Amino acid sequence: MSAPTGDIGLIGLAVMGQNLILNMNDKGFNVVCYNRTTSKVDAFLANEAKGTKVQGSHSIQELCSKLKTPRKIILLVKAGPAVDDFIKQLEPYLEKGDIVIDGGNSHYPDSIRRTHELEAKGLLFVGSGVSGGEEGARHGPSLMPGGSPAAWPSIKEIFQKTAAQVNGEPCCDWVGETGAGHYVKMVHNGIEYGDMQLIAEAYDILHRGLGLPEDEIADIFYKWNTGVLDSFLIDITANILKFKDDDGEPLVSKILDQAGQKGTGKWTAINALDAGMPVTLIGEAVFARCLSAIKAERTRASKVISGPQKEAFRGDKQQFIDDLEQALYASKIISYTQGFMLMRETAKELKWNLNYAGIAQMWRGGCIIKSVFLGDITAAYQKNGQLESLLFDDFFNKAVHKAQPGWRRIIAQAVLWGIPTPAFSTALAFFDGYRSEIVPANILQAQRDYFGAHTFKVLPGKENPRLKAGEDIHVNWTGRGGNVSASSYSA
Ligand code: NBP
Repeated sequence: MSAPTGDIGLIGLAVMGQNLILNMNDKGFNVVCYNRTTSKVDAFLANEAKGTKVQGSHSIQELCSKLKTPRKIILLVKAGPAVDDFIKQLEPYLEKGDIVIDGGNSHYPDSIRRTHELEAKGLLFVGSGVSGGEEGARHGPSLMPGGSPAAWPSIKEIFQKTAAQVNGEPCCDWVGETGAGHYVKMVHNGIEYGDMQLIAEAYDILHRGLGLPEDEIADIFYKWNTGVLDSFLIDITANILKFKDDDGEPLVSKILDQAGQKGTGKWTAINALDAGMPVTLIGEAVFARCLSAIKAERTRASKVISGPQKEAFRGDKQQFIDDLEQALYASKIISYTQGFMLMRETAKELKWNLNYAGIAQMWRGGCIIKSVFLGDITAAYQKNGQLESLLFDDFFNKAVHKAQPGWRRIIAQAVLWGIPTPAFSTALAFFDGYRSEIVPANILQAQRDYFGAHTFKVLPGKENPRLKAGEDIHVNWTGRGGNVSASSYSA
């Protein structure tokens, strides 16, 4: 039998797998493919992969026998049990040091588990976020690999050459240990929800507020796309707004206003709640989709609940549009600030060494949230890898201060119009809370102690013999309760 020539194997010949194989082939790698329904292997070789170096296989054993060691096998199959099934099927044909890579949208706790399970058997595991859809997979995705660190030197060249490139830099680097790759991909998707919601709110303000038609809004977005908001999502939204149905009407005006979701935004919001981190913008973006989904109930409500009388806009229209650009920019800065806060907290808890500049660079190109803005975030973390908050970076600190007046004017006007801006507003509320040394949690603590004897601590500088520094204090607020503090019944 001739020596194996395959550089990498790939299982799963659906849209992502096929395109990633052709991309890796273009970059000079010899790929061996396999699929559960093996007729798809033959169809792929006879059509899309015709004339390439791609090799097929009709069994897991054949796939493994065609790969050079250490074997590297990417799974691009439906996330969930299918990944575990394939790992189980692969194990008998793998040797110490071989690498199983899951490129699907797996939830990061599964990747943590799989890393430990495979490492216990002498194998290596990589859970890699892959973003950019079909187009990205074919021409250069954003790749976010994490898992067994020992796997990285063996897959680095293939991954970095296959990924998107921005200014000569690959949008792929090692993310961190165990489930870090899929974790970062999950946060990426949450941020994507936030970016999309912010753009939808800007559209609503321009359309229902200023009364502008789709064509004009598209032109505003195209202009924004040459400035600080330059990004894939602004660009495609402008294209969407220009797109006409056969009768000449903008197609977007005929699309049912009920958003779907696959769950990765929800995972991020749940993770933020579990971690106790105020990632409010992604949360609002998920809830905005939930509100959109109850269309029938909203329709009934629209008949019986009225808002303010709509008044025509009398201000300076161009100034308003410039303010809106700044409001969108500032809200986006808050969203990414929150996303990076969440990653920092999780990294601390799970003892991951996350490379924040690398993460921003991985998102800089190839994926749905790619933008010029991510280049500025990369620079901020390159200057200071341990930056506590993006808002402490000089560039973003100045940017958010510059945007602040317009940001407030936009939200105030939207409130007067009765146009909901959950993402814009929560960003500003977070900003105002974050920059407040004193927040009204003193009232909450007093209420908790009043009704549940949950105790409170004294504010530094206000100590006295009854209120001692550092102590858990309970006060008998009514003169009726006892002096015993509570350790259960939490609120
Ligand atoms: P799908 O998610 O549609 O999965 C299709 C592949 O999974 C086929 O190879 C299919 O084999 C295999 N499969 C299924 Br379905 N159930 C299986 C089972 N029980 N056992 C073994 N194999 C099974 O493909 P995709 O859209 O290319 O996505 C692949 C992965 O990449 C997914 O995890 C997805 O979430 C992720 N992803 C997708 C995108 C995107 O834009 N589509 C972007 C980023 C990441 P068969 O041919 O025999 O049915």
